[in-house]
Amino acid sequence: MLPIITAFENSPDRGAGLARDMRVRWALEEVGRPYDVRLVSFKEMQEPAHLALHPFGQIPTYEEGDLALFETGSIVLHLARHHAGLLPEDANARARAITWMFAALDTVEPPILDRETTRLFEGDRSWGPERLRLTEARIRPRLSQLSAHLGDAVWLDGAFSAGDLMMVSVLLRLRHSSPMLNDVPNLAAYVARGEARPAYKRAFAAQLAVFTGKASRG
Ligand SMILES: N[C@@H](CCC(=O)N[C@@H](CS)C(=O)NCC(=O)O)C(=O)O
Repeated sequence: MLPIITAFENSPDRGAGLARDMRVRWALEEVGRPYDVRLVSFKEMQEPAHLALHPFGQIPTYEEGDLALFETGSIVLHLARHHAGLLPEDANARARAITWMFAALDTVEPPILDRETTRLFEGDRSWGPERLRLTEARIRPRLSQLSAHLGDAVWLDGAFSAGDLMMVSVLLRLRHSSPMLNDVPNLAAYVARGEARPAYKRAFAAQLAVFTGKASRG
């Protein structure tokens, strides 16, 4: 039986790759694991059946036999631990790749999400523009620190890993609505390398197909 993920029936970005099922789809594609998708409406996400899978009523979720997971970090780590392709064999390199996953989710993503919240929901408040500037002032040092670490390397720590998958996913959210990423050429190129991976392209096409009518409701 294939694992099942949940995704938005009606995503605000209409398949532009920002909804977080994209990370899970990408990981599944990287490890060559076919999957099914169950599309859920915003109403269904708050109903008991979905809340039993995801206590916060969000997507994505991941079901595999009698295991049900939520949180993209946990789902991607689960896939990476059980399939070849997303974590190095060497124990120390593996621990470092996992560290980059946490860095993406815990250090780089929060200020980017903060900016998104301000931009989308608080922009019309009197303090909206000032707050937007403050959030950007918190993102900029993270980008330059990450850029300094990456330097001329292709990926963050040796071969492509789940850490890169997460970091590219997080940076894509910023690029979608801000030119800030393009001010940091090695990071812009890093993100472009992620998007150029065949597994990323397959995942993106599958997510977009939900909105172009080419995917079934699941
Ligand atoms: N930390 C969670 C965040 C999940 C999340 O924010 N999902 C969004 C979609 S990208 C969602 O379901 N939003 C609708 C809502 O919160 O009601 C993860 O990484 O899985």
